[in-house]
Amino acid sequence: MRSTFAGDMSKDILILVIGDAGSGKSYFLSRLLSAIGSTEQVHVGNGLADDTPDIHPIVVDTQLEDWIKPYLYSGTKANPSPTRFILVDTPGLNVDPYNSLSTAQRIVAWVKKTYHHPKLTSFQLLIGGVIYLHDISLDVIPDTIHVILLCLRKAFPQQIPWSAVVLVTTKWGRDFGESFGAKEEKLRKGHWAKLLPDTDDGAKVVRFAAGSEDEEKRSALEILHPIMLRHNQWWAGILTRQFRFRQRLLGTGRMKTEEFTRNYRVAVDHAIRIHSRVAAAQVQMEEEKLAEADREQLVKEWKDSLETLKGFDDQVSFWNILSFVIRAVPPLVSKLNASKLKE
Ligand SMILES: Nc1nc2c(ncn2[C@@H]2O[C@H](COP(=O)(O)OP(=O)(O)O)[C@@H](O)[C@H]2O)c(=O)[nH]1
Ligand SMILES: [Mg+2]
Repeated sequence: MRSTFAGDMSKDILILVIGDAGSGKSYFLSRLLSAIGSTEQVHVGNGLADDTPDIHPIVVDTQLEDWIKPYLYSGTKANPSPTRFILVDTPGLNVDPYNSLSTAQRIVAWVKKTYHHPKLTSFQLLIGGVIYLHDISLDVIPDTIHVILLCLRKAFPQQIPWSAVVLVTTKWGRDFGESFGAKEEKLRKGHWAKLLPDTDDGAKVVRFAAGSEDEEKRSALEILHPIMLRHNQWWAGILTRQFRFRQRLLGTGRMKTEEFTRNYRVAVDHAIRIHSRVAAAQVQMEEEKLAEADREQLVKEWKDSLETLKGFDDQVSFWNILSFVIRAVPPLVSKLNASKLKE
């Protein structure tokens, strides 16, 4: 079954997979797709030429829940407006030897054309992350990645913090005592140093393990990890903002009836409490300290609480909110007038 790229694109999150021709982008993607249980096919080249001349978006079926299980926000479907992950296979960065930015510019143009940038809302996380692949068996190290990433960051401000960048070394299976480890260290200290600030907020360097198919699949998922964590954090932020908005609204007075307002408030407070438990559980999961049964229980409570909240949200119309705001204004005005009179 081939998923189509059409459909609701407003919630899409792109994961850009970039690298020189033959660095193993398509190979990595094919392993990643089978790791998440997708039946999508990617054409892997023979390494002699650039076998992905076009930008190739692959929609990840959100029905495949298992792969996002370790990420409580994405995996619980707690996310009230479901996101779609799109893995983007791209042409080699080195296809035009005279212009190291030509592929990056093509990617930028493609994203802007496809997603009508800059109509994006500030809520939208358009680019979930960038995965850069580098063939560690090569002797010549391209020094263009820094400018390429700067070009992408400039085109999509705030969408690509360094922490959303994963620098991956590939083809470790070819290490026959040549010590690729030393090469990797040289990269960290050299060309990649600028991308790796001392803090946790820098880009991550991860090896794409070579081995059995299962090992490679596991490794592919690990490479995605920093990007998924970022997605989780982003969702946590959005939910917090949404909860606060409701709290503010309900805290200032009555919405519909007294009883409705009271119950609505209880639902919001409950969701906020569970939300903070989810955040704590995410940390525990990172440290592998959360039992499966506890996870499932929490996910259930989390889903229930959001469902309840949605029930209240659905009963509130735009006019309710508007009339609420209008009612809130006159007392404010008289308060202002009163303080003016005092002066
Ligand atoms: N040993 C090894 N070979 C790889 C790896 N990744 C890709 N290849 C091979 O390298 C060649 C080019 O890979 P491909 O994924 O088409 O590169 P792309 O141009 O970046 O998409 C293919 O023959 C792959 O089988 C890897 O991690 N290890
Ligand atoms: Mg390819």
